[in-house]
Amino acid sequence: MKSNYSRRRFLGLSALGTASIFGLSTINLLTGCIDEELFENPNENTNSDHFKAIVVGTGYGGAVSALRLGEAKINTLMIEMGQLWDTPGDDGKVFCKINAPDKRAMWFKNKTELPLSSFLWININRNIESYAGVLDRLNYNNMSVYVGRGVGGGSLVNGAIAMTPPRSYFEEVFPEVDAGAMYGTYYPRANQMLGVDVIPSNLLENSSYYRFTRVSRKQAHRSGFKTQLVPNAYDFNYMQQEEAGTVEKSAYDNEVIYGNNAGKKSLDKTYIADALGTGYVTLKVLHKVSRITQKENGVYELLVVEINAEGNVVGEHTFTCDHLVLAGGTMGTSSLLIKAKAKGELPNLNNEIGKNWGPNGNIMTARANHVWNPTGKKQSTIAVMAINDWDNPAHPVIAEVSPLPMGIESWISLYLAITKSPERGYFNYDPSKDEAILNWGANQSEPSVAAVKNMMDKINRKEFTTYRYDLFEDKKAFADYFTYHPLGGCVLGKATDLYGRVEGYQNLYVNDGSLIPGSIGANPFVTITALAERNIENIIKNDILI
Ligand code: FAE
Repeated sequence: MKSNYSRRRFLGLSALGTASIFGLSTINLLTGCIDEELFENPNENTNSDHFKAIVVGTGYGGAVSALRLGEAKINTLMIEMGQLWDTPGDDGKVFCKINAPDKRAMWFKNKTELPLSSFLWININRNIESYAGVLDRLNYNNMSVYVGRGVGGGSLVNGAIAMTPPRSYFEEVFPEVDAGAMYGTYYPRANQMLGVDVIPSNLLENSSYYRFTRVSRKQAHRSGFKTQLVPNAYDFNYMQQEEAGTVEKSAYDNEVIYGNNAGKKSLDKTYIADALGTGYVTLKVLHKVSRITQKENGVYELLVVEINAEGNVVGEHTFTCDHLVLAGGTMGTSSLLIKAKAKGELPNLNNEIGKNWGPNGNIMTARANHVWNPTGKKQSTIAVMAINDWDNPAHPVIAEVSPLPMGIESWISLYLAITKSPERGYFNYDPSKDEAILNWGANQSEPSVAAVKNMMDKINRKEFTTYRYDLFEDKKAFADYFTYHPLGGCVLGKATDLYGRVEGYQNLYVNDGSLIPGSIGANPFVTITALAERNIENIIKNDILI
C-alpha cells in the first residue's frame, strides 16, 4: 500500500513538474510525458470533453474527491481557476514573502489587502501589479473573506493548523453524522494523509522564533486559562533544519499567506500528486467554471472560461460529465449554485442553497505588552499553540497564538480566535453584477467579539496591559470584519443529503467547506478533509461503481 502511494506520488509530482516547466494548462500523466508503461492505465480521454466525473476546485474537498475517484479507476477531470504554483519567478522563488509582496501575492488586485492593514496607524499595504496571484480577498458589506487560488486551494496560503474539533461539538454541529466513524476512521485518515504533526519541544521551548508563543502561554496560565499545542501540516523536520541554519528558511523567513517556498505540505504535494499519479485524473489550471446546466439525458454541462496569468481570456470550453463534484470552497460552490438557481439553470435546487454561512466565529485581536516583555524580532509564521476556553458555557473561545513576523520587536501578542456564535449569513444573487453576494449584518459579529473580549480583558487585567488599536481597520481592537474560515452555504443534511448529494439532482455532489454550517470549533481543513473522505467513499460505492 505504502509503496503504491509513493510510486503514485512520484508520478504525480513528475507530471506537475513537467507541466510547470512547459507552462501547460492541462496536466496528467500523458501530458507529463511519463512513460506509459510505468503505470497501469493512462488517461484514456485527454482529448475528449466528456468525463465520467468532474471535480470543480482543487482545495481539500476537491483533492480528496479526485484521489479517491482516480483510485477507483474513474476518468476524472479537475478544474481549477488559479495557477499551478511550481515555477520560480525572476528571484528564483515560487512565492513572495509577506514583507516583500509583488504580483504573485494577490488574485487580480492593484494593492495588497493584508489582514493587519496598518502599524502605528500607517497603512502597510503595497501597490502591486494585477495578476493571477495566490491569495484572494472577497469583499462584501461588513465581511471580507480570504481564500487561496491555485492548485491546492487554501492549502497554499493557510497557516497549516490542523486541528480536530472537540467530539462533543462535532456531534452538536452534525447530530446525524456517525461521530464514531469520523473519529475512528476519517479524522485519522485525514491527519495521516495531510502529514499532521506537533512541534518538537526543543523548538517550542528554546527557539527564539517561538518566544512570542512562550510569552502568551505564560500570560494565559497566569490568568487561569488552559493552553494546548495545536497540530500542524508544516514539516517540523524542515523547521529543525531552518533552526539549525542548514536550509533556506520559509516559516522562519516571513512566508505563509502568500505561499511557502518550502516546508508546507500543501495539497499539490500530497493528495493532488497522488490523484494525478493514479493515471485517471486530468487537471486543468487557470480554468474557471462559470455556468452549470443539466442536459435531458442527465449529463452535466459546464461552461469554462480559460484565462492566462495576466487575466486575458484565452479560451471558452464546454466539458460534460456523468457525475459532478463541486468543491470550489464555501465561496466558490455557494456562488455557482446560487447563480444556477437564480437563473433557472438548475431549477430544482432547494431553498437551503446559500444559507447557513458563517465565519467560524473568527476574530483577530492584539495586546500590547510591556517593554520588559518582548515577543521577539524573529517569529516563525507557523502557529503551534492555543488558549483553550471552549468549555466556558457563556463565552467559548479557542484563541490561537499567532505570529507577527515584522522583523522588528513590536511587543505585540496577536491572536486568531475561533468562537461559537449562532449568527449566520446568507448569499443572494445580484443580477446587475451577475454575482452571488454574501449578506452579513453589521451586528452579527458581536457575540464573537464579546467572547474574545471576555478572555482578553481577563489577561489584560492580570498583566496590566491593553489592546492595540493601530493594526486593524477603523482603529478596531477586534477585527470582526474578515475571516479565514468561511463555512456553509450548502449544508450537509439540508441542501444535500448526509453525504453531500445535492437535493433535487442525481449525480450532483458538494464536497467542501460549504457543507459545514458556519462553525466547527476548530480550524476547518482537517474536518473538511475527513468529511470529504467519508462522503466520496459512500458516493463512489453507491452511485458510481454500481
Ligand atoms: P478551498 O481550499 O478554498 O479550495 C477551493 C478551490 O476551488 C480554490 O483553489 C479555488 O480557486 C477553486 N475554485 C473556486 N471556484 C471555482 C470555479 N468556479 N472554477 C474553478 N475553480 C474554482 O476549499 N484552515 C485551517 O484548518 N488551518 C489554518 O491554519 C488555516 N489558515 C488559513 C489562513 C488563510 C490566510 C486562509 C485564506 C485560510 C486558512 N484556513 C485555515 C482555511 C482553510 O484553508 C479552508 O477552510 C480550506 O482551504 C477550505 O477547503 P475547501 O476544500 O472547502
